Amino acid sequence: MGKTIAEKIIEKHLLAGTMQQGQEVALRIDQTLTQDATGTMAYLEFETMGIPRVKTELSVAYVDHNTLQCGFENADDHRYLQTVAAKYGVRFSRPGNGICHQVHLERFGVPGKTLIGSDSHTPTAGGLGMLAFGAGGMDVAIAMGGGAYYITMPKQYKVNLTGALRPHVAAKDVSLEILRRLSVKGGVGVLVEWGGPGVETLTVPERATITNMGAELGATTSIFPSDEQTRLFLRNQGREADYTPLSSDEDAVYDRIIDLDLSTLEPMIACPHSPDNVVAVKELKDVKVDQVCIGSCTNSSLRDMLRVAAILRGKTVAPGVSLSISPGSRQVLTMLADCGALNDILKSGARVLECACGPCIGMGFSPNSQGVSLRTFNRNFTGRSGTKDANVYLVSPETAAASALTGYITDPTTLQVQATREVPQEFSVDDTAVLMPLSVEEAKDAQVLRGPNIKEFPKSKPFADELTAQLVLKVGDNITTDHIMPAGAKILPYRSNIPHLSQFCFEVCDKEFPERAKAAGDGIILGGSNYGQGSSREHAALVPMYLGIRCVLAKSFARIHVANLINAGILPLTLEDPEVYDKLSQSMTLQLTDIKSGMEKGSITVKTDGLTFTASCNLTQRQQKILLAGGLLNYTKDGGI
Ligand code: MIC
Ligand code: SF4
Repeated sequence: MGKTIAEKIIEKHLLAGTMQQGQEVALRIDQTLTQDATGTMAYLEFETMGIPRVKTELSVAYVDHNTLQCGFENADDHRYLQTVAAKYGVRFSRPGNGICHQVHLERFGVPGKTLIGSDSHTPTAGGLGMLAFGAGGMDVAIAMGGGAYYITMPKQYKVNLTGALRPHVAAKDVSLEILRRLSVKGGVGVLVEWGGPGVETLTVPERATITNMGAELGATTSIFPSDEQTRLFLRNQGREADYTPLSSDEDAVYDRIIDLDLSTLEPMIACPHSPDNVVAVKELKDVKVDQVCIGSCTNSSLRDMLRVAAILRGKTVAPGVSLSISPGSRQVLTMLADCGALNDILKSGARVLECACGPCIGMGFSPNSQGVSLRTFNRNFTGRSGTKDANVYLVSPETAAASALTGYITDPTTLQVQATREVPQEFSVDDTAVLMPLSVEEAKDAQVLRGPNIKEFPKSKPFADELTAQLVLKVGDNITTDHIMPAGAKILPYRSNIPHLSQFCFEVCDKEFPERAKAAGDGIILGGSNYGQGSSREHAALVPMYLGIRCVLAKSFARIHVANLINAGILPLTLEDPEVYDKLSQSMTLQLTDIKSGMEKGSITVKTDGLTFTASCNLTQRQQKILLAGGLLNYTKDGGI
């Protein structure tokens, strides 16, 4: 039987397990990346492992999220990251050098290699034919130490692309169309391979937009073949030696084939407050726009920026609109300057921000009250922009630029703009903002500099055979990690200070939660389906653990979050009978019995006033041991691998 692209890569990296759907496989990881908002915790965890140098082929620490320095906190964390990276053999991409996924694609991604990153959009590198996963910081720390990364062998879907995109229709519209069809849960437990004759019409940055937004489907990861377009991209980056062709076999087997004719697509838009709330742009043409933001790891490549510059050229942004542009990397920005496109952008009245995540994670540029913000980003969850009552829409760079000019949501195909600047063949390569680590000899005496904002890692408790705990919070479906542990300019600087962070846990849903959870001692959270979707932030597990949460009961979970819960020593239980959800209410006391044998047989009995039910836990033996030890760090310290 033929193999898919993922199967070919997994086979070469398989350390344990069999490549059978639903089975756990352990993978050797070639490369890791971290960003600063999750990286500080990941390196603190790495340090506790006592390993003198990372064991991967390449590890890079990026600073791109917490770049607003409104006090000492972020600056201290940058200094910590720079010094810890230098000591342990990790390259350090300086603040301002760009967004981790964009820079990694340009400078480090290699087809056929494995990558994990402490950021949910790490599958962006799938645009280059890498097998890349978003993971919690602890999993990245283990991989840096040479340990395996575990995934459950997913189902595989193939999206069969035919035709070619029409002018002003973009790769982003492909992502939005797939989200419209499959929803934010449609990719859970699925690996998406993009193939078919339409693939060769898409450049690597366009492919990367598509693999980036696979995260919004909840997919395990997404991948494109490595072909002539890949070779061209790597050659332009001066890295042709990194090229290897990669494709699936003709007779490879998929669980589902989805056909998509690129030539039939039109500009699409995701409405508030979910990336799958998608309609055609033309349906919203009378909606007035207050703000437009262009950038993020989804849409900040040179190709995207050149399209935007071509649309803006010689025109002025509508008076009621504030337009921001954040190029994805210093390479993109310098090339925009060299070819004059930056001038077109500046003269239109746009505000050019630094090469970083910026508004995407609420690091500045929040919209006005009840403002309509059009963003080329990947997430529009309530409050993520920093303005709770804002209405955020997700669009392509073309739709964003067109709407900035008219002041209303505008379908770019209705514009009379022909101009597109060709993407140059030679890229300006300058890696001076990526600092190389110290040599083994120099590293021995090197100091790691820590600021006072770095607080002790919270301690989790091992499981006994019984647990009596209060149901301290009941929430609905599709709870995101932005609900559990919000981000934004005010809170993000405290990612290495769990006690401080804990005051904001579930702030969007219930401000009283932290106090109530602390007062209850041991606590349980009840969630709906797709609990924990979105970010890879392990803080969405570590903070509840710090507040006493021992177990989350839900109808279903998102992949990275469930791994983070287990790593933090929190038991994830899936309701076998969804009707039980309606019978449970906040402040009930729940009793979990025979936990150990329940874990082994995959089902735990829960009792509460007049109600007994079972909840399933599909845990591997390794995961059972991690939970019984009280989390991955305890397990690793006890000698577990
Ligand atoms: C996000 O887009 O939500 C983030 C911020 O990049 C997160 C990581 C984090 O919370 O630090 C992600 O996607 O994993
Ligand atoms: Fe940064 Fe936004 Fe991408 Fe997350 S989604 S890595 S915050 S640009």
